[in-house]
Amino acid sequence: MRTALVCGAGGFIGGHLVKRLKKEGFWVRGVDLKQHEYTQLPTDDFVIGDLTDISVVNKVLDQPFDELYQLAADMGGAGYLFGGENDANVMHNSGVINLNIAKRATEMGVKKLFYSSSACMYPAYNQEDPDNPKCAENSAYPAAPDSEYGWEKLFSERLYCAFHRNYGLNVKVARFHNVFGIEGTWNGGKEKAPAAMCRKVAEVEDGGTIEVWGDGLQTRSFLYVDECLEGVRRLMDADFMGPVNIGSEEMISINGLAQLVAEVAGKKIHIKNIPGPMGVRGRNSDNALIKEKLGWAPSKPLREGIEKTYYWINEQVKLQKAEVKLNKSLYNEVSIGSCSLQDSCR
Ligand code: GKE
Repeated sequence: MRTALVCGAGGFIGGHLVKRLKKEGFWVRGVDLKQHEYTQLPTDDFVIGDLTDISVVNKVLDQPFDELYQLAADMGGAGYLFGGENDANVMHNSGVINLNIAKRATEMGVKKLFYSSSACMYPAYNQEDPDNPKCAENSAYPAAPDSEYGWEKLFSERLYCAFHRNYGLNVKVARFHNVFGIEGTWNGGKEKAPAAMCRKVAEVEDGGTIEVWGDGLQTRSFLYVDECLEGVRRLMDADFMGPVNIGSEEMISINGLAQLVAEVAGKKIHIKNIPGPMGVRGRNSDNALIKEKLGWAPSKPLREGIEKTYYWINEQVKLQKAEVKLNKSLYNEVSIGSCSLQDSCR
């Protein structure tokens, strides 16, 4: 039986990956700081542990796994990554995790290692025109990512490639372009734009107003998680190590994304553009290389993924409202109860 270690299994993409690997017949160990928040994972073994701690890495990486998927990172959406206040933690935590894993995977003779880099490593100067961003793989240098998150991703790509050159570690590197879907972070400050728009639309009344950061004319492309994993699995089986973009080429403005979500929800909305962390002005995947090397590229329309994600987030919003209501009524019962007790004691 093929064995896999998924680092970051308690996260959004890691959780989906565990399910896919189990369906494919792998024996899977997952490791993360926490259990998955939204789903029961079918792992064969799940370790709660902090991968910045080398003793945890040594413990979970105790055999020459056939495949190791390195998805563990201190990450989030624009609100978490581009405000500046998390820069040190993002660089330190993700950097140490990658340093630990590259070394230990080499020592243990891991057969193949996948590293999830990000489109955030591309230079800011190529992403100033929202209608014409350049994100071809060979446009990475001179390096000038617009965030510390992007710099750490670029450093770690280079780290894994150096372990490949010097120690023969078989690495595969992909640059993800804003992956979204069900069972992902949708509130709390780390959510990315697709989840944030779905939540805001789910919470607003028909005809109401939602807030969108920036002028809303900044552009992105978004990739549904299933197609992301299709790309990852194909890359793992290919005779090509990357780095390669795994993203959609269907670019849309952020106001356009909000309107698309509203359409899916069957609501009319007004958009109020407000100041907020913005990131680059425009970003889109360039899929020429993935087509050439893997003979495949993501092709599903954005709307399809948004439909699935909106319905799931709408359910989460309803559940949350129901919980708040229940807590309130429990609180009332308890306080009424204690009140009458006090009264009767007088
Ligand atoms: N998260 C969020 N929440 N973004 C919003 C919101 C909101 O309520 N309103 C507008 N936006 C805008 C942001 O200002 C940004 O310009 C755009 O949506 C996309 O934000 P995002 O989805 O949070 O993150 P980015 O695409 O800028 O960056 C992400 O890139 C990925 C790779 O392409 C990063 O957050 C990484 O998680 C990831 O590697």
